Amino acid sequence: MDYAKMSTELLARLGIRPENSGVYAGDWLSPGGRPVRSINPSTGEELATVYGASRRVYDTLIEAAQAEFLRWRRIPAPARGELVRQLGNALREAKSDLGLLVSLEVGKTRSEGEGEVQEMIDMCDFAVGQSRQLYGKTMPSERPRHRLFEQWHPLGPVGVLTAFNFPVAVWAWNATLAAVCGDTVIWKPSPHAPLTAIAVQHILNHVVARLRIPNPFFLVVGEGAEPGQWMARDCRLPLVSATGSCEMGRSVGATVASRLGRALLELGGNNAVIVTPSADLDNALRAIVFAAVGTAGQRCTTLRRLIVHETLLDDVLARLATAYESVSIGKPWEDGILMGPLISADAVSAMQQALAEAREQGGEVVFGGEVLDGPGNFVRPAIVKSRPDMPIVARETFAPILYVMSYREWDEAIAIHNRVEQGLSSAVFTDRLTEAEIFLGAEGSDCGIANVNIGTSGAEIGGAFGGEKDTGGGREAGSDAWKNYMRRQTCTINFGKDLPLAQGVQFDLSDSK
Ligand code: UN1
Repeated sequence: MDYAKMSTELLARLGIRPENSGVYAGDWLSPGGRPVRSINPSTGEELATVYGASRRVYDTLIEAAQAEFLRWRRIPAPARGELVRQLGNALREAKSDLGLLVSLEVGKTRSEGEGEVQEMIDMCDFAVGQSRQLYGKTMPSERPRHRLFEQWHPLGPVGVLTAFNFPVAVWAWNATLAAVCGDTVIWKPSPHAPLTAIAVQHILNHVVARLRIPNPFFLVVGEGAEPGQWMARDCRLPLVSATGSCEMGRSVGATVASRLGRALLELGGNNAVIVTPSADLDNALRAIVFAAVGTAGQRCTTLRRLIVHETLLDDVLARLATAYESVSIGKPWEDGILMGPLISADAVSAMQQALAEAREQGGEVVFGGEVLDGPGNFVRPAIVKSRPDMPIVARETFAPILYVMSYREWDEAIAIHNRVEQGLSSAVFTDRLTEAEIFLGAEGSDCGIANVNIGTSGAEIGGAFGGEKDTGGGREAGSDAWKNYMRRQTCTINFGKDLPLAQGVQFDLSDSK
């Protein structure tokens, strides 16, 4: 089927028109703001236009989210989970269409687009279970006939800012948990990916209408930084969760902190793999190529630095070049394609700029890096033989550039690994127990994610996702990340006849002289 027909029919099935309101607050509002054009990065063609919110409409939306919060928090958590369960079912039905839209709008392969929808479905399943497990602890009180315990309450309307590279999955990490926790959620998607957000909002609206319950999900599209900045400054939002660059996170984090709000930050990575002499090289190479080239190097978990034992360096470089040669680049929704385009012409320029700097700093581009003929923002992934002290190696460029460097001693490998400012994901390939354990130990990887014999990207949702240092410190998705979306309350009940004080303090009015 030709592209034009395929995309027109897809958009119609998902409820997207040529011109769309990007503001949903119980109804699609007349947005009043600037247009955001959704461009297919593989063709340069416009898919549709979405109108963002003016400040006045934004305020209306936040007021609606506050009012809806008062209703939503009264619904029992397992009943809130029922909405998320049905959302998971609706996403199962929409998986193919929504995955294809992800592919058209941000350039992921079909498989990765569908994988992203699967990640949403997994989050729904996880959050449904969580809705019956918002556990608080009970502690033994030191005082007789006292009960000491903690409980968790809904927080309020929560802002969620997402990036283009996981346009729907990262929303689901936050929104499914926030919803079962009793919060309302205001989603501000990337201006590169407003259509996937609108498609998800339509799916949500259908599920909510069927259940006849309040709708905790709100949407605000906007061009540029503005709606995100409004949210960061907005005291009506007790929590703002933001995914994107370290630069964006510094700004959002500082703004939210200045009003003593909470920020949940998932920012840049500069992820490394160490390949040791005992590694299974076949597995290591497969993992490296997926982690470095998958999603065209545009995951925050993308492998950017490869630290190889010096005895293996030449062999690894040669085998990587052969593997890179066989990576099919093209329209990512077509069969057999492994790598799509970069998101924008700016991203292509940033990649070229980084490669020029790498060369100036003594790096050798041993494979790829070329810009491919348009239309579309296609490049060939690059392998750069590098030294760890090259300044460019410390920078995250959101493109498929793999800096490869060597080490001699194990301690040196760890030092190279930890010398960058970002701290998201990391891995070692080794068959030696001591190396694996040291890597995962307190003196090993300083990242939020540390793997043995698998790559840096493609984490499951069951674990908490996020990183340390300039990655921002937030944790989303699995484990106990739900606690971010609630407020903790510590409670003491005295069911005795006396009033003993803690720490043995005496304060007896009858002793007062
Ligand atoms: C991101 O790039 O922002 O671990 C998220 C992974 C995916 C999530 C990446 N599950 O690569």
